[in-house]
Amino acid sequence: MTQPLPPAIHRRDYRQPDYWIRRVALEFDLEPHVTRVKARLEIEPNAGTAADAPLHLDGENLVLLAVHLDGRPLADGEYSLTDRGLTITKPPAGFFVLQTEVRIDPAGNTQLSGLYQSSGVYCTQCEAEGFRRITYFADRPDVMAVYRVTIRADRKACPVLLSNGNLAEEGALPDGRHYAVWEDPFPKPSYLFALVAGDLGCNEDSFVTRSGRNVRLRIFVEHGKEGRTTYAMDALKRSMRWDETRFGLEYDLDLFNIVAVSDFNMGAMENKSLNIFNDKYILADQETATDADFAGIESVVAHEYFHNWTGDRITCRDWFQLSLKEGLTVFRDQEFSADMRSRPVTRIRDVRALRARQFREDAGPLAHPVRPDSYIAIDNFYTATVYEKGAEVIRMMHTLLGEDGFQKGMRFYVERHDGTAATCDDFAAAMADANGADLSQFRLWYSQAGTPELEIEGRYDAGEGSYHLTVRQSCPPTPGQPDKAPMHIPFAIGLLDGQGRDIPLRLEGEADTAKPGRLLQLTTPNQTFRFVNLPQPKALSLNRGFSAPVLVHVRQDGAERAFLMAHDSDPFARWEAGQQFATDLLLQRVTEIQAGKPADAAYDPAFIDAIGQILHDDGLEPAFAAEAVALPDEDYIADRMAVVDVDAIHAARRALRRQVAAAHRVTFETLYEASRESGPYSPDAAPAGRRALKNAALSYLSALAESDVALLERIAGQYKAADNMTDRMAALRLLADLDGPERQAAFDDFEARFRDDALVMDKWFALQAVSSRPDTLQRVQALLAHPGFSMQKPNKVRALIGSFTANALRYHAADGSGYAFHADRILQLDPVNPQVAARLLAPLGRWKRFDAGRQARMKAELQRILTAPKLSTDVYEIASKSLAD
Ligand code: B3K
Ligand code: ZN
Repeated sequence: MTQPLPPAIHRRDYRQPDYWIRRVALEFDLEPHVTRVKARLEIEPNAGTAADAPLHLDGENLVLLAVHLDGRPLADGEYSLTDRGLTITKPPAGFFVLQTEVRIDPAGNTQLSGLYQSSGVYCTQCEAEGFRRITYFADRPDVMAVYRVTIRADRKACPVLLSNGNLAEEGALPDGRHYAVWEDPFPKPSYLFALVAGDLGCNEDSFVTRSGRNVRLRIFVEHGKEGRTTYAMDALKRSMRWDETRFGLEYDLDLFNIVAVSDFNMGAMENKSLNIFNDKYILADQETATDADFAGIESVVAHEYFHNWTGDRITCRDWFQLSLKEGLTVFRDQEFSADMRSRPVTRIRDVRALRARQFREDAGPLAHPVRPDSYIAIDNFYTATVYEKGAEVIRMMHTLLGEDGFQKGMRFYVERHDGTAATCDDFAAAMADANGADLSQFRLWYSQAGTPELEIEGRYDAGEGSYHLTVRQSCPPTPGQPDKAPMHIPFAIGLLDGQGRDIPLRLEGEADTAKPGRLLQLTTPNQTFRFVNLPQPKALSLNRGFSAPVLVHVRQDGAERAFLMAHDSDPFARWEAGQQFATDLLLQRVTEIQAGKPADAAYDPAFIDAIGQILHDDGLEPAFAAEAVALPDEDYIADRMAVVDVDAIHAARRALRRQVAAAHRVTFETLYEASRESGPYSPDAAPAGRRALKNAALSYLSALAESDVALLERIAGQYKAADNMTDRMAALRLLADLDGPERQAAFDDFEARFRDDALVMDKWFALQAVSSRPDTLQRVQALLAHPGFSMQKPNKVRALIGSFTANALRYHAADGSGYAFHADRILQLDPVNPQVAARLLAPLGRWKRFDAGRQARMKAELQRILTAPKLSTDVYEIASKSLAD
């Protein structure tokens, strides 16, 4: 290793700051390359701080122009300056005022952290540690202050000047400049500070809260795009109403602003009353956005809005507590989507995403607890574990306490912690205290990493008329945690009779009457539950509703899985039965392919019939049927294998798709024709569900298109005739994998139509990168030179490079070309934008799951990255942890 190890920060080392900053006045004189920032900080020592304790303020990439204490310039010996910050050697004993002036370069800020410019618009991103790139400050979330912000800028370049809170004053200045003063009455940590200045259009609306407050709502976007904010505005108003009715939480200011920018490291940011968004999560209309984009906008707009209470009013004490706000807010946005749309389909999609991102993370070298114990770069911890597993932890509390108990706990949490910086333990304690519940063992979900695994065995005793369900729980070792304690797992199950009805269940020794479906409390490594007085069940339904984020191992034959697919009263378990049935078949076929057998031997007809039953079940909502007939994706199968074989997985899955398609061709064709819409487009869940089923049918038909030109033409026809982006993209996605002039013609047409729309072009880049065609890497390489591509734009990088690394078949090419390409891009991106570079790196860390040849190549690329000069801390942390054995 050529570099010194950057220091890790440990949760156990937390202590309160020596000094509090209570009030902040900021003055910005905005110029693209020379922006001046004056800060006036009102500071007082913390109780117990030693009289001569130095005051350290964080600062990065700042040029200090002046520093005054209580109005007097500081002499050289009174402070020290490093590239990490400013230290006042001996501050006064009591209250004092520190004033600094610094110079920064927003136009030269390619990291998109701190104050930067996106297409000429000044904007900020301060979470987690970006505020220190704006001014010297105690840049930690437990230091909460009241802000007054003055912005001065050229009136023509920046007619719009925004910050948090209320507009207190505005006016003209000499030389064509103007100013605005914003005051935020709510104390907040520095990571929630925001500023926007630029020439923007706006969609304005209003919302009356339940107590009668009239809130002015504005969404600012590039001029000309205001019409594409209608859906986001509607989602915002629905979020505000929902938070009142479901959580009793009301908005607390007279205005709420959203600004959409095209260059953004993440999805969006919940700055108090001034949310800043990646425009991907704001802009949508029928021609440019898919149904999935609309759903994403609804969910992210809601998520950022919900942070107003769970994040802003109650924030995190330190960054180890990130899941306090993120897990809880993801749970809230998931519940919002479930209430707005189909609850079962929302749950299925959330679980699919959890397994694809979080289970994978939990099984690899970057596994960490929901509340991590240490980090090197905090920006690396905005992970699926902190967010999505964090949301599952909250959901399990909800399952254990019920909606009423959970809401009681929420009210208590808000009452106890409003206006403060809290911890995950505080949240669990509020839930427990409000309900008189014992969550002590449950809290292990915060501290233990890894996905728990359950081994299940069920046995019916005909003589006794009893059913014995044995559950063994374990949790695999993860980095730094070789041994795990048993967890408290809420596990919902049911037993079905021969007619597919739920059998009422009563546990031995229980006084209650029998109930269909039970929530079992798993608390020890090995438990047997004995249900009495019941007839012989036909099928066992497990982890209903995905009541716990665990891996379930159970021996069930195809007949039992098919029965559950047809009858389970729990829609999630019904979907899951199909997924597990297909997974068993695909894994079996992979083994056969490896033994030299053909990929296309006939699959179990019971599975193919079960898919047919779903297609013919008119009682199912179309969106659910679309999920239920979709085969598990290649990555899901890969994650179930000790040594991944991407080629065999691809061949096995392709063969199964073909057989399902061939068996049900007429049904798919009828369904396809029947679900074509004639009326006007609507992004609502019901029509979107019908489109999903129609496009699932088209996707199966495409499996037969290589030998049937009529099908190829049908797909190309849908592309051409589409009046909405969902149908256009669905067809283009299928064409991307197919040969023939139709493919190129469609991609050329798409480019010609949308060349000037950066956001839409992301789709064009991404689809080429996920193609299963053998020349995909060459194509991706060529696209790096496309005028629409830029390494400075995170959305482009994710669309082209991120999508390619998710293309298992081509990324894992045996010659290592995919890995080398990936590592080259990381090294190219790191000096430009280390946060995005580090986030892009994770796929190389999966080397342990591959054969020796691929392992060696992946590790060699990680080594190459690690030995590069001037590597960022962000990339260093991910690369070094990825290599650890
Ligand atoms: N809190 C932000 C994420 C900030 C990312 C910092 N690297 C978005 C969200 O979760 O709502
Ligand atoms: Zn969030």
